[in-house]
Amino acid sequence: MRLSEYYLPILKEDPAEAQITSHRLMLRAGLIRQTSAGIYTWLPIGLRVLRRVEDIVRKEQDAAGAQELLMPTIQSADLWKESGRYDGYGREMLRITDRHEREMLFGPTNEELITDVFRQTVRSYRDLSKILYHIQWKFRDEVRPRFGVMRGREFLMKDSYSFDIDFEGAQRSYNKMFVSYLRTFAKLGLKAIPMQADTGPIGGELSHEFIILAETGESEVYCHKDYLTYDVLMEETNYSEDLSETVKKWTALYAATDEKYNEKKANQLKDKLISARGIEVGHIFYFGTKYSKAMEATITGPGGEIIYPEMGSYGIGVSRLVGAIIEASHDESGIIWPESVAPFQVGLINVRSGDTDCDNASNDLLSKLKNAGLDVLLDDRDERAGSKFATMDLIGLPWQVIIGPRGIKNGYIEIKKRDTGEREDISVDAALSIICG
Ligand code: 5CA
Repeated sequence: MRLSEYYLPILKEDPAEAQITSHRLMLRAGLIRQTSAGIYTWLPIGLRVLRRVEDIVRKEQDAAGAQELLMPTIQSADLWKESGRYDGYGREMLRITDRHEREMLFGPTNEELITDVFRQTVRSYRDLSKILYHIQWKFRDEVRPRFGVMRGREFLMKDSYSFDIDFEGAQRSYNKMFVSYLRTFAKLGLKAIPMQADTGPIGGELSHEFIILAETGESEVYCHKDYLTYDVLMEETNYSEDLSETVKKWTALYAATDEKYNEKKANQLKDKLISARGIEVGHIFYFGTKYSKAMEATITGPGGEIIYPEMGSYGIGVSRLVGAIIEASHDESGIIWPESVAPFQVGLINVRSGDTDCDNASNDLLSKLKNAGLDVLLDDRDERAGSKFATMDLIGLPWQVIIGPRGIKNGYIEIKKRDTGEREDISVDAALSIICG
C-alpha cells in the first residue's frame, strides 16, 4: 500500500476531547472518528487492527471447540419479556418500534436470543455439550460513554454461550472458555488477570472478569503480585483434556475487583498485594438454568426425562481491546503495535520521493516484502523526512525501513524496530531476512 493513495487522516494536534492516551492516539493516528457520542466509524487502518484482534479471538474460540454463528443486532422485545429482563435492563437498552408497532431492541447481549435458537433446534441430551459464539455489534446506551472505544455505546463483542446437561458439563465449558481467554489475551500481547467479579444484570453465581492493569482503567482492582509472572503460553493446552488444574492455578491467588474486595484477604498479602486500576477486557459467567427455565428451553434426557440445560455466557470486548492494547503499548511518539495485531508489519520510508534511485529501491523492496507475504505501507509522499518519521512512529508499525540517497549510494538501507528504537544500517538482503524472521 502506498501512503500517497491510502486513506489515512492523521491529526497533527492532540484532539481536545480525548482524556486518555489510547483515545488520543486512535484519533491522531487515523484509526477512528466519532460520529455521535460513543459511536465511531472505523477508518481503514483502525479496521485492519480490529479485524486482526477479531481473528485472534476467533481462532482461540475455534480451538476451544466453540462454533461460530451470527445472530442479528435487532431483537424482538418478546424474548426479553419471557426472560424477565425487558423492564429490568432499564435505560441502557435502545428500544425501537417497527412499522407494525412491534417492540424491538438493539441487542446489548444475546442470552435470550441464543436460548430461543437453542429451544427451536435442540431436542436431546445427545446433542450436548455445545458452545456457540458470534462476533457482533452491541448497543448499550451508557450514561457516560467515554474514553473512545473503551466505553462506547456501540461496540464489538465476541459473546459465547454454553449449553450442558449438568453442572459438571457446565464447569468443563466454563473452564474451556476460562483458559481460552487467558491464551487469547496473551496472544494479543496483554497480561490479563482473571478476577472474582459481580455478575450484574447477566446474573448467576460464578463469574470472572479478565482485567489488564493500566492507570487509565475504570475499575479499582486488587491482586497478588505473582500473577504478573504467570505465562499461560508456556503451557501446552489441549482443550479436550481436563483443564481444571490450569483454572485452579489461575484462581488460587487473591485477585478481585472492588465490588468483591475482601479487606482481610487483601491485608494478608502485605507487600505481595498490588492495588491498581484495570481495564475489563473479558467477562465470563455461569448462571445454570436461569434462562433455560425462564424460556422453557428443554431437552430430553437418557430416560426420556425433561432437562433444563445448564448455561454460561462469555464475553470479550473486541473493540475495547484495540484501545486496551494501545494503553499497554505506546510511548511519547505514538502507538507501538504488537506484531500479532499490527495493521501493517512494515513501514517503508522513502526519504526522498522523486529521486529516481530512491524510488526504484523503494518500489523494489516493496514488491520483495509483499512477495514474502508481508503487509507493507510505503510512505512515498512528497513530504519532509522529519514528518515521515513522525507519522511512522505515530502509527506504530513494528518495523520501519528507511531508504535514503546516501545509503542507496553505499549499498545499504536502515531498519528500525519500533518497540526498542534500535536502528541498523544493512543490505537489502540482510534486512529482508531479519524482517521475514
Ligand atoms: N452476556 C455477557 C457475556 S457474553 C456480557 O454481556 N458480558 S459483559 O457485559 O461483561 O460484556 C462483555 C465485555 O464487553 C466486557 O468484558 C467488556 O470488555 C466489553 N464491553 C462491555 N461494555 C462495553 C462498552 N460500553 N464499550 C466497550 N466494550 C464494552
